[in-house]
Amino acid sequence: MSNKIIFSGVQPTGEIHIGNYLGAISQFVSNQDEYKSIFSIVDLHAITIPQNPKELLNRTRQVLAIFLASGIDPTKNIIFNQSQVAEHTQLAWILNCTARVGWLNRMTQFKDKAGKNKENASIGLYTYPILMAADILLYSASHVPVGDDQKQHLELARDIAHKFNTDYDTDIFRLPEPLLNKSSTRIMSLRDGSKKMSKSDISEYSRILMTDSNDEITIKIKKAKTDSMNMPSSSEEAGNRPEIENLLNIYCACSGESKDIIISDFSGKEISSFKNELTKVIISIVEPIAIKTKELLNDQDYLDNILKKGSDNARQIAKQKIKDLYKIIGMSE
Ligand code: AQP
Repeated sequence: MSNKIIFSGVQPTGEIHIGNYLGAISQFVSNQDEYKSIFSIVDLHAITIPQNPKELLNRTRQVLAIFLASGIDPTKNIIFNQSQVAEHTQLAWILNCTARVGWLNRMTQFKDKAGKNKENASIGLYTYPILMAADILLYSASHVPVGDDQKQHLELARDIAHKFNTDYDTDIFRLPEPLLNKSSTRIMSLRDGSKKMSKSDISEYSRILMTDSNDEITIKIKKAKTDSMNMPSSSEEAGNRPEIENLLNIYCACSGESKDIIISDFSGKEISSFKNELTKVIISIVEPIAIKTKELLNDQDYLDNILKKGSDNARQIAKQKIKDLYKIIGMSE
């Protein structure tokens, strides 16, 4: 295996949206020539909040279909569903014994996701970062693509790896580095410019799905919340108008053009004329992926075979790591 290894996970918690695509999947595609990549559809992470058992596996297949339709090559990379490689949970337990309670208590994502109802959140949601550390350390990943929200979890994975290596006087765990998204695109909800676009947002109009039809995209962009002024004439002005700023970011990420150029092209124009152009650039990205995804979803055997092969390959690497660890910990010779 090449020395530059990426591990990335996507949860099958809902339908993949353009935020997931621009912030993560498009980067996975562009990284696949430089790095050996391991992509996991992390269904064990998904159940930290309740999931519908009748939908979970189909959602996993749908994430896979979108990966493939976006250009991830299953012959170059390992793609698998996390629950099929039991070593993830095995390592997570070992790492539970290395991580400190104080470290987990500092994780801000748990506080955000558990909200006011902390006492009622699952223990899995609390220990989620430990399972994430196991995902990464199991494959000796050198790099992990992270957005702002995951930086703290990656730091924790490094702390756990370092403590384990020190405690057992070993170098078994490689310390992973963050791979920062080049455009650091964080796409916000179409209904609220201060909230990130999310699979689990109750409003369908908050997100563009990668399987939306052209008509659905047109309606969602038409309905996207904005203020009543015309388009901004400077980046400072755009920065003070979060919903417009978000639509500009989506335009830039989809078209590949710089924000300054887009701002000057639309300066002072009506928002509706910008929204018409934005709809076209979004469709240019989503339509081919949506068509391909639908085709792939018709061939369930093909998708299941990719997951099976991916799990077999991942398990081979993972098994060896657990075998080595058991010797270090004193559980086998
Ligand atoms: N709005 C976003 N903008 C840019 N990147 C995003 N990602 C998620 N939302 C945005 C990136 O997508 C990858 C997969 O995310 P995940 O499935 O692990 O879960 P998440 O980050 O919690 O994504 P969601 O869509 O918000 O799902 P739910 O609603 O289930 O929590 C990650 O690389 C993430 O950074």
